Amino acid sequence: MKIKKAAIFFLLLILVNNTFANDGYKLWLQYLPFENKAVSDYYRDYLEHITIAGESATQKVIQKEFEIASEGFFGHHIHPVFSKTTGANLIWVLKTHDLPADTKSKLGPKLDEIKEEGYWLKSFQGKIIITAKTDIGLLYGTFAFLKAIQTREKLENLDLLENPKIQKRLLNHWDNLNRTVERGYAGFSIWNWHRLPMHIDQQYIDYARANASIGINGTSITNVNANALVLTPEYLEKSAAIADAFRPYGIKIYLTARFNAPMILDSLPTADPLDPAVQAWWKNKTEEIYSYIPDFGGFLVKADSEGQPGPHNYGRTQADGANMLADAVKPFGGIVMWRAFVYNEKTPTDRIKQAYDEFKPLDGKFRDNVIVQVKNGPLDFQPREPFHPLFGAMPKTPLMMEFQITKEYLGQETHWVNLATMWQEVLQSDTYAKGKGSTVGKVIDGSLHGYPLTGIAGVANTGTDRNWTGHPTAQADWYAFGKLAWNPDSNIDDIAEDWLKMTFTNDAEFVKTSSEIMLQSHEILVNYMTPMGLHHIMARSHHWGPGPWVTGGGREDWTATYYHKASVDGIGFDRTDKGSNALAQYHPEWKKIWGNADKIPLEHLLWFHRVSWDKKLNTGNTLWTEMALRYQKGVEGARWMQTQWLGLEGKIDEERFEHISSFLKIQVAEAEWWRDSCLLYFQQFSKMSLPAGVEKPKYDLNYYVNFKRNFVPGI
Ligand code: GCW
Repeated sequence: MKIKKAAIFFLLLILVNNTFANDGYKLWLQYLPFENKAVSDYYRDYLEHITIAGESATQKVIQKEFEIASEGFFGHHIHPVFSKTTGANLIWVLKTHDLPADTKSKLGPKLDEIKEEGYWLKSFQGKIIITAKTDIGLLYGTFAFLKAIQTREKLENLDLLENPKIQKRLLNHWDNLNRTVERGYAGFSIWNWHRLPMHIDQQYIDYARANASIGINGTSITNVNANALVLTPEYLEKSAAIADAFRPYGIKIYLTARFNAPMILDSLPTADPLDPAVQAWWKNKTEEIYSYIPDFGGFLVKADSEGQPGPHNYGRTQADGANMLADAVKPFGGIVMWRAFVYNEKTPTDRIKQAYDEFKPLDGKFRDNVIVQVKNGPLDFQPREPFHPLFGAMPKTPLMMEFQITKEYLGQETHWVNLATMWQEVLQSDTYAKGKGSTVGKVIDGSLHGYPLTGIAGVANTGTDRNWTGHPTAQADWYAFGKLAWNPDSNIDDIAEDWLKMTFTNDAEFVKTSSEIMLQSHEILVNYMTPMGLHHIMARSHHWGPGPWVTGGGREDWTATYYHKASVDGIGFDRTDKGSNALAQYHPEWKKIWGNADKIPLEHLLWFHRVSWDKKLNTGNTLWTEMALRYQKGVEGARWMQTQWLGLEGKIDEERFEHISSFLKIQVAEAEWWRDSCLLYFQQFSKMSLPAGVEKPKYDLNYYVNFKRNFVPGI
């Protein structure tokens, strides 16, 4: 009878899991019910009695997280009992100095390997010890332990000692004070400024939990196209309220500083960084900020870029600007993240060369609390770019990585593309700065040049959509960003699998099929959008959909024709020494690999070379045929993703299954749109017919050129 009851209970749980609505709000912290009694009993033994010694705000958060998890795993049937002493409890969450002396001595010197934010999960004499030097380490360890349960790891041999490899692991929000989000595709900003500071929305807490669960320890909450108002008392009070809410989760607040704020807010005649009055203004302002937010992280600055004010306005360098702010935050332990995304339409040089030209001569000229934030590639978050040459060029200046988690150029909210694949490609690229093996990952984790300050930022993809990110699978990019920020060498296959298990189900077939989709999705997207090194061929302004015909207007460097240069003679941007010579910004090893149009890997061909349409490639095809086949392959890839996904029906809740299914319809349709419009456009120049196997476009070029949509999100 008892067995029968239990069986019915678990049957019900499975039904709940698979059939009831799940809007995805819980992200990867679903803590879904266990699939059967045996699994439930196994973990239950551990989770029933837990030792937490302290009472700090963070330790309370830890306790709460165990409660949330238990409720998810067991429903209302089991409540963990917490005690301060160890007794017979099977889980101990204890700082190293709180461990019983005999345990400590048995654990031995390995305990000393745990650093500031690190933790050690150790199965020891039948118990699980979660230990760390700090409260935040304990919180990270707790999340790692709950992840082990969510992914159904056996606990008997648990032995996981982790320290983050990068110090500053931040999200950057491009959120405006009116709650629109620049390049945001998931609704409005989650920061409800109007209700702050008195109302702390539950979503802020869940945001902090999600970030802490993946080790993110900072967030810059305002757009880099900055509004000086964020520095006024009215807004500082609001930011302080957010900072208070985030503190127990180990997340610091950073703000974006508009460079001419002294002029806007206090009518100073100049914002010249060498002017003593301007310097004094920033010093006072910084003091004021710290009076609201005592652990304020520092400033993030976009200067001299896309119309933003900056030191150039006064004939000063980027170092002059950054150092002025660095001096202001220095006494408080703050840092300045100064973006390298500096370029100007009046500079005649190839746009992708400008940041290097600007920053390379300044290597070593920045204060020690400045870190220069560099986008992964030299242009702008395109579906595929070679790594940014600055990563190989600044041994004396700490550089941090800027990835874009929001998918401005990768299908926005409706395409499923696993960004970890692209990020890994960048992190593993070799700069050769100190010989073979000098990867970008080693540059940013500080190990190559011994940078005293290290960091990584991801432009957030969150918004007010119930599922936070628009596409349910875009949650995976947020998750993967955190994991790679913690350790740039993390295995992205494992990241994808863990995310799938925690977010949806441990069902083996579901995990296998979905992770295959994820791991191939990036190459598929590159094929249907920008194969063979094509770049910046998207629609103007909102950047949604294809626009290889975009030309003219105020800024040449914001057109497509500037980059692809298609004509009857050929296509591509010559960046060798016969062209812009951007190639020379990389280590000479790269000249051997990328410098020769006959040998360069085809994925970067048109980024570095201008070639004729009938050029024979090593695939045996002409350039035109290869391009057309790749576009076709991309479309077929999108259809393959759709078929694979549809085969998983019934494995997860219907709500998210249908959501993803409908987005895959959009993805397939948009893949066809990209293929058809780009091929028709380029065909005007190649004057060759489509090769066998490439489907005939649905409409004529005129249709695509004139296809307009109103109110595309993100601007
Ligand atoms: O990619 C471009 C975007 C801008 C953005 C800019 C930047 C915040 O189109 O919207 O501005 O990059 O990174 O500063």
